[in-house]
Parts: sequence; C-alpha cells; structure tokens
Amino acid sequence: MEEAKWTKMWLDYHRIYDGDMDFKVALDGFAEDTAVIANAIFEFRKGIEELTGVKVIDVRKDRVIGNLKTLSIKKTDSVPPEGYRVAGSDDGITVEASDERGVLYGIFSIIRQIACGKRAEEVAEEASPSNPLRMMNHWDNMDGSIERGYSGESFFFEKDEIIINDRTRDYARFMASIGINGVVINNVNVKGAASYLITDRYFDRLESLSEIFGDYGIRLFLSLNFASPIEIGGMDTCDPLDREVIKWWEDKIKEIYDRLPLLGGFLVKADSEGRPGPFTYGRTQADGANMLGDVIKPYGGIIIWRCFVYNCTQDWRDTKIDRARAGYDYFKEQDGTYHDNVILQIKNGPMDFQIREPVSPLLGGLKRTNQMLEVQIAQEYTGHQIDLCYLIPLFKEVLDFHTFCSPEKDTVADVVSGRTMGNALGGMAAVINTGNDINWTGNDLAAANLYGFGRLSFDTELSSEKIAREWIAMTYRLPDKEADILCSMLLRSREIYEKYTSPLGIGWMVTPNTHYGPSVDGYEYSRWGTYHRADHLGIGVDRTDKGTGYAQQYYEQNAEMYNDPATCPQELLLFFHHIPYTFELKTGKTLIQHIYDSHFEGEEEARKLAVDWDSLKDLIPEEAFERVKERFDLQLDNAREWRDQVNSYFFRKSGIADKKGRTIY
Ligand code: GCV
Repeated sequence: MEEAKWTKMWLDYHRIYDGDMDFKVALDGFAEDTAVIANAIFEFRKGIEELTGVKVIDVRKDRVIGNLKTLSIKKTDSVPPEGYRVAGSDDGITVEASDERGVLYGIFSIIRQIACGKRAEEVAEEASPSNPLRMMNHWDNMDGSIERGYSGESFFFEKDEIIINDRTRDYARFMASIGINGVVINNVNVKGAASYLITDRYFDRLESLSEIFGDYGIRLFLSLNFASPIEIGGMDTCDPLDREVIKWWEDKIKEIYDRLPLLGGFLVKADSEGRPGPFTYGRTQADGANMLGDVIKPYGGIIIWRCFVYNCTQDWRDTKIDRARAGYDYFKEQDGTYHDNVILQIKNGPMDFQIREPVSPLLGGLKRTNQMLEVQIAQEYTGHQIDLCYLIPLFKEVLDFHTFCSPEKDTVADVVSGRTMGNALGGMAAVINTGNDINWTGNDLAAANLYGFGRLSFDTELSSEKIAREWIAMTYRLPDKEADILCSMLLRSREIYEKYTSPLGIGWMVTPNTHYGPSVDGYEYSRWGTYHRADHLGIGVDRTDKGTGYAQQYYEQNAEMYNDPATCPQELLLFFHHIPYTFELKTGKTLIQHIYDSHFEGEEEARKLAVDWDSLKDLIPEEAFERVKERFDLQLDNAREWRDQVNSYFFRKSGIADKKGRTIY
C-alpha cells in the first residue's frame, strides 16, 4: 500500500464500537444524483463503516442479508437554511434539512457524535449556522510560498500553476466537516501571476476547483488586485469612478462569470501596506467597494472589502498619529453608504492579530453596513505553530464582547451574524494555518485551531472546551484522564503564551519581519505604528481622551471603562495607558513586579506543557507524538528567550530589582 502522504486530521476514523446492522439509504425530497448529496452519502458510508464496522448497502446492487437500518434523508422547510436535524433510533438515523448543505452538515454531525462516543441510535442534534458566511482566507502565493505560512508550501499553487489532486478533495472534506462555506484561495496581496487569476490563463483549473468545492458546499472566492485595469488591462488608471475603468470591470466580471458561474466573489485589500486602492484618486473606500459591488451584482457575487487600512509609513517620533485609530477613522464616516452586496471585513483588533488587543471599535461601530470578523489561525504573532496556542478562547472573547451598539443583541457575534441589524450578509473569516506539510498545520496540535474556527463560526455558542474535547476525541481517542490532560493543555496555552511574551496588551516586541521571538525594541523606531513607548519611568500608549483619543471610538460605556486605568481591564492596561513601573495593579503587585512574575511563570508553565505532552507518549501515534515533541523543545527555547529579554530590558530601563531575586540579566 502506498504510504499516506498526508494525514486525515480529525477525519481519520477508527473503530469506536461494533455496530450490529448494516444501513441502507432512503431519500425523500432530495435527488440522489446531485454531487453534494452523493458526497454526503459517501461521507456517511466512510464514517459509519470505519467507526462501527457496518456497511451501507446499495439495495439496488448489493445482496441484502438480514435486516437493515435506514439512513433517511428528508427535505423539510422546518429547518433553517444550511441547518439540520439528526435523530437516531433503533430503525436507523434520520437527517432532516431544507437544503443540500444542511444534509452534508447533518451527516458530519452524525459522524462527529459517533466519533465522540455516541452510538448510532443515540445520535441527536438540531443546529443551524450562526453566521451566513464562514470562510477561510488563504494567503497562498502562486509560486507556492505562503505569506505567514508555517506548515510548508501551498497545496493550491506551485510555479504559477493551480494544483488539483486528491489533497484538494480532502481539503474540501475537512472544510465541509466543520461547516466552512467559502474559501479564498490566494493571498490578499495580489501580485505577479495572481493578478492573472481573472484571465483565461487560469479559468479551466479554477472551474474544476470551484466544482470540487461546490460539491462540498463551498464557494470559491478570489483575492483581487484593485489595480487590475492597469496591471492586466493596459489602462493608465484604476480610478473607481472613471467610466472607462467601470466599463473594463463590467467586461471583465462578465468574462469571469461566463467561465466561473460558481464563483462567490472577491476579497479586496486596497490602500493597505503598499497595495493600490481608491485613495490614489482621491476616492473613498466606499467608492472602490461599491463600484465593484455594482458590477458583480448581476451575477449574485459579493465584494468583501478589508478594513486593514492604515499609514504604514509613520514617523515614530509623532505621538499624535495612532495606528489603532485608523480603521475606524477611514471607514466609520461612510457607514450606511456601502451597497448591500458589499461586506467590510474587520480584523478582531485595531492593530494586527496580537496575543491580546481590545476588540476593534469598528465592529458594531458601523451600524448600517454588512460586517465580517477576520481572525488569524495562522500563528503569525502567536508562535508560528511552534508554540502551542489554542486560539478559540481569544475568538470567544471577541464574539462575546458587548459593543453597546444597540440596547440588545449588541455582541460582536450578534453584529457579524446579522442579528443586530437584520442584514443577510456577514460572518467570520480566518486567515488559515494550513500548508502541504504531512499534517497540514505544521504542529499537529494547531489543527485544533483549524477545527475550532470552523465549529465556532458555525455555532458561536459552543464553548472553547467543548470544541477542544470534540477535536481531541476525533483526532486521538484518548482515555478520559489523558483527554483531560490534553484539553487542559490547549485551554491553558493562550494565557501561557501571553505571559512570556509582551505584557498587558501592549503587543509587538517581536523580531521584525519574521514575527517570531523577542525583540523588545524591534518595532519601536520603525514606520509601522507599533510602539510601546517604554522609558525609565513607565510603559504603554496613552490612548485616552488626553492621549490619542482612540478609547473614544467606542460607545460610551466602553469608552469610559477604557479611559480610566482604574476600570480598564488589567490585561489591556498598557494598550490604553502609559503606566509607571511602580503603579500598583489590582492584584497588589507593582507593574514591574507583574512583568517579572508573569514572565517567570509563563516560561515555567510552558515547561509544564511539554511535561504533560510527554505523559501522553504511548497514546498518541508515534510520528505525531515526535513531531509535537520537537515543537515543544523549540517552544521552550522561545519562552526562555522571551522571558530573559523582556525581564532584562525592563530591569535595565527601570533599575528596579525583582522582589524575588531571580536571575535577570
Ligand atoms: C497579507 C500583517 C501581515 C502581512 C499581511 C497583512 C494583512 O501586516 O504581517 O503579512 O499581509 O497583515 O493582513 O494584509
């Protein structure tokens, strides 16, 4: 047998119990020969056979021996779009749904429940997605590299060509199994060959890809170069209000949809980090987004427009400019003018995926605009999939945050799902952490973030622990005690990472460019707007009404809370305030002592994670065990380096000794 070139992550089923009766399939209201239903039945067959040993018999072809149970798939209007109702009994299992995606998700629910220990007859769940759009954003480049990729090369692109192979299908299966319904395959920084994805050069392959995805309920999206009229159209402008430019886009989008009718639409990074955009022509972000929205509308397409717009050529001497303000400053004013097939995609925090940031004030700050939450499961600033960092608790905090944008239904989860404003478009997107490594995510344990993001975007009420337990049960099938150990490791990991890296919400302090490992002043005198402003007396950025005024971008309750160091949540203190090292925190410790203590603790706790992992040695498949163990060795080096550099830096700045007299350099 050929050796597996890649793992099946949580879809690698093993026998859970021995089922007693084979199954047949009965369809009521759904046609058997559509690809999505065929795939759903395929997944049921594979899942139930591998998990319980029973077969799914094709009664038209196979010889039937003895009684059969029935997988009965029924169409009903009583289940919301993409939702499902599954119920097991002694006669079999029923899946009810109003559409094909619902059937597919219902089947994966059955498999999940059985893999997590239920018997087929006990299966029961009713669910429908919290968010209309649940998307993965790949930052894959066409040469095969991945921007901020920590798990090998792209499995979509190589040498400027699109790859389609068995891995593509497995990828689609993974995504469908966690409820993902849209995938952007290429980097938002669209350059070189990627600008030509919207030309005849790539249509054939994109069509095949869109079909493979479509058969698993996933719509293909592309990142778009706003300057396409110039770069591939030979024009000298891409001014979104120019008649010729609009005409160019009309022709282009028609050409695209003639060839790619299944395309969901485009993701656009404009006027950001050197990418072209409407600002060049004195136009607003809304001018750019709406022009494309109008052009794509006849085809049912959508434009997802990123709000990651800020001045990346800032003078560090200037304390008045504040990068954190930029998103709100650029986008809030045009609230209500964005067209209904345009969605603004907003990073969870106002800076850039740090281990701790406040929630972006744009989320819910916009009241009449479709909004989508963007998070990053690629661990750019959170340990490069070397360090263990289970991010679902961070995403939960964001989703649960009360924006106060409305008297009720005011959390971020409410806003992006469309519940607050009643809009049909919105949802969640993650910058994905996959590559062509054997285990897809570099660190096998980072697959918990991939799995977790999908599950959470489908059901924002799920707890971090529930998701972790599901993922563990599906991936490793550990005895209870060991499952508890792994679950606890995941749940502790974010806080541990936070403790040994940058303190109390200040962020950054990372090695420039790579963003792994410490460099306390690495970004302090740079153009990127990412400063900690430490001197010999204190540290932090004054973002209050006396500082940059960023805190005032929130609705009153939050603005007041953040504005005052006494009410500002401690974990964000240095994000909002410049604080003396001698300031006494609510814990009774001084700020400087907190920095020392948390860094010593963080390093120690990271060591404990590695010990915990060792305790699972005989229960985790050997290769996976060794891969992760190597990562922990690297994590410990990293934690130690962070601890010592940060502590030494602040000891040297402040001249204040550690009360516990530990070694600081
Ligand atoms: C795709 C950060 C990253 C960039 C990324 C950018 C973005 O700045 O470091 O690599 O570019 O975010 O989100 O567009």
